[in-house]
Amino acid sequence: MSKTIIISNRLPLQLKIENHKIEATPSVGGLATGMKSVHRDGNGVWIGWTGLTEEEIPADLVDDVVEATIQEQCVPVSLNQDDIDGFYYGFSNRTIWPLFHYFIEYAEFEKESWQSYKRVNEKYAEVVLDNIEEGDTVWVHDYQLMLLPALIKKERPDVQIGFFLHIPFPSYEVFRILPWREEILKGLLGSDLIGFHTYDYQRHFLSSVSRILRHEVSFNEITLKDRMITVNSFPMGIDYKKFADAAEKHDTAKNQSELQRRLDLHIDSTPDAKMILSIDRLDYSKGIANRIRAYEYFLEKYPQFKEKVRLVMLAVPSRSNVPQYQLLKKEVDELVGRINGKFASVSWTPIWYFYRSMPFENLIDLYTTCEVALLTPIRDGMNLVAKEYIATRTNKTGVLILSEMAGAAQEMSEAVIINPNNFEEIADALKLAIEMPEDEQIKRNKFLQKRLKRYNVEKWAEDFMNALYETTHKSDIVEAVRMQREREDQMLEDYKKAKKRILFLDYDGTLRAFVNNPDDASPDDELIELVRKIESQENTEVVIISGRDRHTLGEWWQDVPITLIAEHGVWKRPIGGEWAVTEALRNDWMETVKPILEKFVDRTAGTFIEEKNYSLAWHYRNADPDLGEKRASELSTVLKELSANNELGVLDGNKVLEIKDSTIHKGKAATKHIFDKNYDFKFAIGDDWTDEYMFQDLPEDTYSIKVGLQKTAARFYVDDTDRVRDLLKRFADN
Ligand code: ADQ
Repeated sequence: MSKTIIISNRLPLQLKIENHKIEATPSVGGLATGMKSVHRDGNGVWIGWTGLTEEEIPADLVDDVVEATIQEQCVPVSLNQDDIDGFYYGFSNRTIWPLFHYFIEYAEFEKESWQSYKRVNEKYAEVVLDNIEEGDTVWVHDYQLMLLPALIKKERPDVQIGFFLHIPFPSYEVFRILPWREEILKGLLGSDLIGFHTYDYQRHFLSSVSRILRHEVSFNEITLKDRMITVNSFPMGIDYKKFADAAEKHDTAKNQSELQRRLDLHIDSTPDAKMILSIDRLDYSKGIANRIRAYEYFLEKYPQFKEKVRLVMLAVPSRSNVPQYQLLKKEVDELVGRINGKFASVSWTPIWYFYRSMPFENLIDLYTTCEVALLTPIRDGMNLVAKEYIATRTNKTGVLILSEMAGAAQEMSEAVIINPNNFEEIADALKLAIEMPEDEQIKRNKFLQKRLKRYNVEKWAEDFMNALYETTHKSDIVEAVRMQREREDQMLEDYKKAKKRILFLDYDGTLRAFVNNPDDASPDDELIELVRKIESQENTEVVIISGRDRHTLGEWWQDVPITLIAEHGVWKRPIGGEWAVTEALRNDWMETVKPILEKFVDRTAGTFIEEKNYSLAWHYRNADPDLGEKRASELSTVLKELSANNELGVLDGNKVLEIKDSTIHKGKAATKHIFDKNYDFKFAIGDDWTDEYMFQDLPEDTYSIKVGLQKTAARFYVDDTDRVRDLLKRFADN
């Protein structure tokens, strides 16, 4: 039975060595819950690190560690202290984490830690490949494993791979700073589906892919030469029921926790004082120091709230080996001390600060007791605390103040949304929250709860998995039209049997790969030799059919006895003959159009005009990809408006707009050429839109082949120009 393999840096379990024995306890975090249906109930396997380094596991307990993890449907990846230092504390948390959270000045670019990151991703890949079977599906999680999808895909192209990033994906301008940006993108592109929390992260990622790797991106799909990758946003939810049920029980519980008793004592002594809660990992991205300063500003701006509010601040220790986290810890300690010293009275301390992890029951105590939650991350992929707070407010009172920089803010617009750098706004938001009438609180939370309840963490995992299965369907469609070996053999059989053969070959992007300067794309010796060899076979005709001008084409193929069709069919050079215009054409429109194109060249750096006898081409391959596409569609509109009677045709080629008489195209030229001659083997190959006319107009039994994976009227496709060469070699060797 096929299974799903989940991979994350850490396994969803805690391993401990007690009295020389291994103890494993499953963790109950959000991700583990979300993945339950995929992992536990769905015959899944989870691969990751146990949390114990190789140095920490005595040699005679190694097998027990494996055994204990397997018991929990997990497989361990064995990492040593060096790996953890370089890969986890190094590249993941000193390079990727700060950079992706826009803390550019914190990001370190150490070659050693990058190498460790690569090595450790390979270690994960080895374990995955050992455990993978035909038909399995793979789901990779988060920023520590961004190279893993490609490492798996390379060995197992048959397996569908999903990747989800739990942190923000930064804007291209920030991402490009990374020296290893290409490797990271290529690693991610091993996936079939890439998921983010929000549309903004998705957008940033796609922009980096198109700018850095120059891949074709359309809407939310990336087209590689042999595959399509879907990119989408899946905002992660929480285990809503778990929090809501716990809160419900908490209200009626007889055995209160020690923490709750202490909280109640304070409430009894100051019944009109409000509690403001904040919970986060102690991380600079969470805006903890700013929050304390904003709270200080609030107490100064609205002194009437002194003795009437308390900030209950819970921070979980995190990554304390990284210097920035140590500095932050010190800064927070000092700030809390200073502000408590400044404002405290005999009966009132403005900030209660806990620096520790708390059991679930105590989290519920805090969530249900505090009337306001103040969450002010500078950047946060999602922020689940915001959602947990709302889920526990079972009587629907309570006010959430949330930073607009958290992914969660996009779904939680009924919260009081603030900019975490704007103290004025935070102070006013606190006042608003404290004074908000109950019916207003209830109204807002009703909406929030409804949404969170529906789009919970299980729904999130289910949506992602469904989208991943859909990509399987897409790749089946792709496989159905790929020119693979069997089809190729069949075509060669037909070629051999045929009495009269013709091959229409497009030039750029088909016989030669694209280069930045079109003049540099002359045919190499091997290509000329192949074409000669095919043409020299009995009853075989080769036609090079291109958008190029006749001079270039004629010069390149000077002594080769083949037919040339230039400028999409305007000119034709028969074997051994001279160039001639195929039909009477007008070119008086050029006078009007050329100045328009020139304006577009002026406004769009990297573009240029190619002038031919009967057509003009505007090339934008070297322009900024986004700007190029935008200007191309603008130009196309301008030209279409100009040509009210459709006398001008605007052909959208591969990064080129070609303007010419609308009656001329490759389809017409090709069909005219074969008219009245009984070819019993017809072959046409090309890569761009101008070749589509040929695919559409030639008879149905033509072997029409598209180069590159794109929507096409051709019957088959091949990946790239290398594969075109392979095909030509097979024809030549016939
Ligand atoms: P985190 O940065 O860890 O996660 P967050 O989403 O807020 O941030 O999750 C924190 C979790 O830890 C919550 O479930 C919370 O209940 C728990 N927690 C917090 N303080 C605790 C304490 N003192 N004791 C015990 N538990 C505590 C990363 C990204 C986020 C993204 C998540 C999920 O940085 O942006 O939302 O992954 O994708």
